[in-house]
Amino acid sequence: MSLQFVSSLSAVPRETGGEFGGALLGEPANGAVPAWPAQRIFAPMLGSTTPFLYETWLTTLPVQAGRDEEIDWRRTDGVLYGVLEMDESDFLGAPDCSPLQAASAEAYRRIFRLLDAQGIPHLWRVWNYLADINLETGGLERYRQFNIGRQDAFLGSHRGATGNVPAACAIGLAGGSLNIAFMAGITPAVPVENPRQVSAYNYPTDYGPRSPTFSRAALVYPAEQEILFISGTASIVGHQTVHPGDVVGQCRESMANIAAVVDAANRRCRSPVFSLHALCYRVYVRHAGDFHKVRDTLQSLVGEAEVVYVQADICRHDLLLEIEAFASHALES
Ligand code: 3EB
Repeated sequence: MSLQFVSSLSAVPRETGGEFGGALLGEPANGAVPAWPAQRIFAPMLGSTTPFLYETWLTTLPVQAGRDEEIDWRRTDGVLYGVLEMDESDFLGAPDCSPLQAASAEAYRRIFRLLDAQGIPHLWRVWNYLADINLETGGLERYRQFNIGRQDAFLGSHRGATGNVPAACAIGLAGGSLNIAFMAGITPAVPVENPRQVSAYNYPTDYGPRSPTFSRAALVYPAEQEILFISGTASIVGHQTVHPGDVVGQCRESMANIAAVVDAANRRCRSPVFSLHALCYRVYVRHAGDFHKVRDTLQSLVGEAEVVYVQADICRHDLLLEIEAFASHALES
């Protein structure tokens, strides 16, 4: 059975039909901007033979396109993909909060308004990128400012901020706007947590005044298909960073976390079980010089699985890498 949604990697933008949305990864140079909604992730690729990589979601279903709430989107009957960039300087006058917090809250409010207007209410997966993620301004780290704005928007839009929340990543880039892409559906996601980790939405206030709003993974259901989205996963056990300063140890611990999340997802999934060797991975490495160690460690754990490596910052200063993944299976109709 052919899948209705598949992801494809290419060195040039695909425009052969069926493009739904995706990402452009690479240095902020001359990468062609595709016609479809593309999240521009300006982060150096590591170990890549091309300076850019286009990750494109393709669909066999009819697609509608639009731009509302300053969000570029495409949708089928049941699934919507959107991208928005927010300029923090538009929020300099926000009362009692940082421009980033205000921009983050506004970004999520726009996403929720679009999803309500389109009748596709369930946020499945969100990709968040922001500049200087570990920088402290006004006494609070920027990632923590982002978390306040994001949680405010979930609560203000009458969506809970615990339990039924999307899979996500939140990654630091060298510059650029607050940049958010998302996939949403007409059916709810099945959230999956990790028994080795405190749920991020229950983190204690040591990690910021408001907890991050994401689940460790989500099982989602386009028609006749099951996709497992595994959120950004790091070397955290309970709620604490483990193996500070040890990138190989962090890589192994992150994969132990992903293995635990895959086990938890496999207890709920409707298709044949997911396997670590058959996931597609994206790895964010804080220090480019750690790339070879990370690649060798990961290869020993997942073999020939497809892995894309980029240099980027992680949301805690003591984390040296973060790994996200997904896989897609056909369902028996
Ligand atoms: C962690 O487990 C690592 O704020 O959306 C991973 C995935 C992390 C998503 C987010 C943060 C986020 O807390 C950081």
